[in-house]
Amino acid sequence: MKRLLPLALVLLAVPALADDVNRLYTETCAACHGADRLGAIGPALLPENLGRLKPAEAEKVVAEGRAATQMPAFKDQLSGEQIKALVKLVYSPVPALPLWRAEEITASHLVVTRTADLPVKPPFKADPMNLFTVVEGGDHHVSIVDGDHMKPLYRFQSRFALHGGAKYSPDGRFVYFASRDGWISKVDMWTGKLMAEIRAGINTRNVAVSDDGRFLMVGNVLPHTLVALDANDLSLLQVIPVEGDGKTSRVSAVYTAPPRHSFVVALRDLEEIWEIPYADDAAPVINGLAHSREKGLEEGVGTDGRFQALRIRTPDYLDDFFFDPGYEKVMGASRDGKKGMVIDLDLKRKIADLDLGGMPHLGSGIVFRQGERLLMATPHLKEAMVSVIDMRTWETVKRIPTLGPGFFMRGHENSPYAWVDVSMGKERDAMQIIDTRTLEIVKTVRPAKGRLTRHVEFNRDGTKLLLSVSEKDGAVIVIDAKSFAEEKRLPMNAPIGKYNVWNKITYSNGTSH
Ligand code: DHE
Repeated sequence: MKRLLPLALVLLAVPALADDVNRLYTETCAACHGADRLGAIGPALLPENLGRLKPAEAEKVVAEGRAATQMPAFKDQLSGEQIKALVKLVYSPVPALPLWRAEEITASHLVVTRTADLPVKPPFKADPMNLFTVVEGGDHHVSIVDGDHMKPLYRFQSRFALHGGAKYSPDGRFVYFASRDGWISKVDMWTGKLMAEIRAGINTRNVAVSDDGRFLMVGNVLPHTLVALDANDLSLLQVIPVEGDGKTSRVSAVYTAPPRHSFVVALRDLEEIWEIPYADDAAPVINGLAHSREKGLEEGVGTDGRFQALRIRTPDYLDDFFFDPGYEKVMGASRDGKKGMVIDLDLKRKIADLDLGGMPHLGSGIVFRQGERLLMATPHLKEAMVSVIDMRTWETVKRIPTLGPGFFMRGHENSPYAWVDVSMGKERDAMQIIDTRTLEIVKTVRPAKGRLTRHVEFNRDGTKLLLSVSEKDGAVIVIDAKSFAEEKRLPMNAPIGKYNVWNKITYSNGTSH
C-alpha cells in the first residue's frame, strides 16, 4: 500500500525541490549557460530558444553530452530524476523578461580581425562570386565551398543554432550569420576568418543587410526589439523598441528592399508591417508621422536615432512574407495559415486577397516568367501542394499536388526546373522537380533513401545545384541541373541551408533574399 504524505509535508517539499533544482542548475550548468540562463559559452536555456529541441532530446543531451561541442555528459554525475528536473527547469519561463539593452549588446561586442589584415586577392583559384556558404546544423559548423570545383575551402565552428539565410555584403566578400540566441557574426569569405561578433538579442529571428552594405537590421523575438548595427564592425547603432498602441511585439522577419533602400519588417503581435528607410536622403519621420497619404494608415515610431519606422496597418498578423521583384508589394500569409493578402508598400494598404491555405511558406517562394506572365510558386508547410500565383492578377493559377507538405523551393533564371522538398510529410527523402514551363512535376528523385533530404541552391550560372541530406552523417550532393544526374557527394554534418554568393547579391528570382 502506498504511504501518503501528510499535506503539510507535501507543501514543504515543493519549494525544497525547487531549491534543489535551482542549486543543481547553479552547480552544473550556470558556468557555461549563465546564472540567468541567457547563455554564455553555451547557448541560452530558455523555452523560447529551445523550441526546436524536444524535452526528451534535451534529456539525452544532458546525459550523453553533445559531440563536437564543449557540452559534457552528465550521466555519471546526475540521476535520471535530476536530469529530468533540470530539463523541466530550462523549459520553464524565467520569472522576469530578461533585459537586453544597448549596454548589454555593446558589452558583448567583439572585433576579432581587422579588415587591414585581410588579403587583397583571393588565396584560392576559383570565382569568388561562385562560393557557397553551407550551414551544418549537426555540430554547429559552417563550410565555405568553392562552387567552380565543388570542394570545401574552409570549415569553422559557428555560434550555436544558426537560423535563417546567410546574408552577404553587396560585394560578396563578407557573410553575416544570425544564431537563434541572438549572436550576429561576420566572416571573411576569402579566408574563413571571423571578423566580429555581437549579441543583438536573446532570441533572434533573422538579420538583413542594407543594399548599400552599410547597415544590418536584426529582428528579435526576445526582447521585442529591432537592432541596427554598423555592417563594418558590427558595432551597435540603435535599438528600436517594437511597440505600438500600448503593446510590444515579437518580430516575424526583417528583409531589405533594395530599390526602396529600406528594411521591411513583419510583426507577430501587431497587425502592422514596418518600413524603415535607411538612405541618407530618406523622407524624414517627424513626431512619429511621415508624409501620411491616407489618414490612419501610416504612422511613424518615434525612436531617437537615425532609423525611424513607418507603420502600415494590415488586416491581420503576418507571420511570413514575400516581395514582388520590384519590392512594391508584399505577399503575406496570415497567422492561422488559412489565407493570404497583398499589401502595397506605396499605397500602404491591402490591395488583394490571396487564395492560399495550408500555411504557405512564402519566405521560401520563387519567382519565374512564363511567357508574359510573372509567376510566384510557394510550398506549404501543412498541405501537400505547391501553389502558383500570377503576380499581376494575384489569382492562384495552379495547385500542383506533391508527395507531401514541403519547406523550401528553389529555381534559377537559367534553368526551367524548380526543386521542392516534401520533407514535412512521410516521404522525407523525396525531392520533386517542377517544369516551370508546364507547371507539371517531371521527376521525383530520392538520392538518399529514407533520409531527410531538402533545400537546394543553384550555382552562379544555374548549371549545377547543391542538395542537402540533412542528417548527422549527411552530405551535400552536387547535381547536374539539366540531366538531374548526381556528380559528387561532399560529406557534411546535417547540412541545411546553402547560399551562393552571386545568386544572393544579385537577388536572383530563384532564391531567398
Ligand atoms: Fe526557418 C529561413 C522562420 C523552422 C531552417 N525561417 C527562415 C526565415 C524565417 C524562418 C522567417 C527567413 C529568415 C532569413 O532568411 O532571413 N523557420 C521559421 C519558422 O517560423 C519556423 C517554422 C519555426 C521556428 O523554429 O522558428 C522555422 N527553419 C525552421 C526549421 O526547423 C529549419 C528547417 C531548421 C532550423 O535550422 O531550425 C529551418 N529557415 C531555415 C533555413 C532558412 C530559414 C535553412 C534559410 C533558407 C534560405 O534558403 O534562405
